[in-house]
Amino acid sequence: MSFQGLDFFNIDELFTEDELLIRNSVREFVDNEVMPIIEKHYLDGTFPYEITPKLAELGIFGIKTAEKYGGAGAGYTAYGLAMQELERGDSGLRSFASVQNSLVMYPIETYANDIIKDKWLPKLANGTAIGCFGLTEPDHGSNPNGMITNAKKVDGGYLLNGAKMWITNGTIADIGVVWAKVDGKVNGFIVEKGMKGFTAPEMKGKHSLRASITSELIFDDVFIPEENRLNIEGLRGPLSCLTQARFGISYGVIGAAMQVYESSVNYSKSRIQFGRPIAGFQLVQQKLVWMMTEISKAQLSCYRVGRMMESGKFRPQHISFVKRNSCEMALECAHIARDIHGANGILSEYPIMRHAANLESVKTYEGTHDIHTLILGQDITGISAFE
Ligand code: TGC
Ligand code: FAD
Repeated sequence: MSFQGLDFFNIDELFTEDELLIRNSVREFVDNEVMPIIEKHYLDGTFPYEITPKLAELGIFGIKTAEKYGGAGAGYTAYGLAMQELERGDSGLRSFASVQNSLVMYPIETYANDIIKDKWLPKLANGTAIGCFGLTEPDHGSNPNGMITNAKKVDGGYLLNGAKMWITNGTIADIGVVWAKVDGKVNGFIVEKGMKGFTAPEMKGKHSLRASITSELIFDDVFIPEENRLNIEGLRGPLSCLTQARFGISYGVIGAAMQVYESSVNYSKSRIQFGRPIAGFQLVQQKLVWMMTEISKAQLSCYRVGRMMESGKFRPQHISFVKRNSCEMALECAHIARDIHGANGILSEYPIMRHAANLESVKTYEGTHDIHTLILGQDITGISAFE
């Protein structure tokens, strides 16, 4: 049976026809093309490359990018809804799309010169080039400002040295948007596959996001031409990209939550114990109501933030609110769904453990739950917990 959706407050009424068209075409694609293959990829620890041309055809890459570069020029809400449907399939797919859209195409479109824009944006939009985003280092995760990767000015460009870790798509990427310090200040560079001294080994042994490639990036005196430097200085460069991606995640995880919720409703209505469906037990109903309530609240808050972003009237703290709230909500939905499915909840026949394991990463990346708590704590009190 194809996905029915959860729309307690008739939020569909608030979306434009174009937004619903994008949402529904990605929804159908996920039902038909992703659901049949994703569990095997997850168990095998492989990324489903075979669907990337179809994702490009659907317009998933460059949803917000200008049409002259091959993008769709759509708004934030359309982007969020597409991420919701992809993550209903698997967080690995949404990760792939988040990185390509928000962490690679966004900084290139916003901060790169015309040579780099013309060279890379059309290829990234049609899926013939894949990008990655290198901010995190082995010893600097929540505190990227402490990074030790550095670039030294030389004739015609820069020499890049250092290492990044936990980089989505790193091994398969044609380019990386890599952040490094120049004279103590964070700068962004476009690093291209094949540049001498650049390697990107895959990280193995993950119990989460198994249908996604995660890599190290290693730079050993990599020469980066001047034209590959982004026109932005300071931590606000990478943080502005994260604002875009965190919004997509906030919508994305709602998709995962909707999927485990729907499975829980169906399962509880068909599973008979003590002579009746378990859906008839008050404790099970309470769990379903919790999920439905929290998903609906997350839908409303993401809808509002999307519209605020479209009108330019948002603050990064609004994004921290939805990233923090949606991720915790979705992870808790997955835990509850696992419980409702009993022993069956651990089988790959149901989309429960995969989402639960994926959401553990999603709660951590792009700013951990606690980092977003502290950003909001500072907003309330005016006192920074980081200084
Ligand atoms: P702080 O002093 O607060 O800020 C430094 C400068 O940045 C500005 N700023 C922002 N600018 C744009 N957007 C935002 N969201 C911004 N937040 C802050 C700020 O105004 C300031 O500007 P200026 O001009 O005055 O210099 O910086 P801090 O060093 O105290 O750090 C704050 C903190 C801890 C919140 C920040 O470092 C942080 O967010 N840490 C979390 C790190 C993180 O999110 N890493 C993500 C790595 S990428 C990833 O996980 C991809 S997963 C992809 C996938 O597979 O989907
Ligand atoms: P740490 O920063 O070491 O945090 C450990 C714990 O300490 C957390 O609970 C944290 O909340 C807490 N903590 C830290 N500082 C404070 C504080 N001041 N107050 C209170 N508590 C604190 N990064 C990229 O750059 N690009 C990518 O593409 C990318 N993809 C990823 C894919 C996956 C699958 C994963 C798991 C991670 C990815 N990351 C990526 C890295 C991710 O952004 C970091 O893991 C994240 O920012 C947290 O950093 P850390 O793991 O070093 O944890």
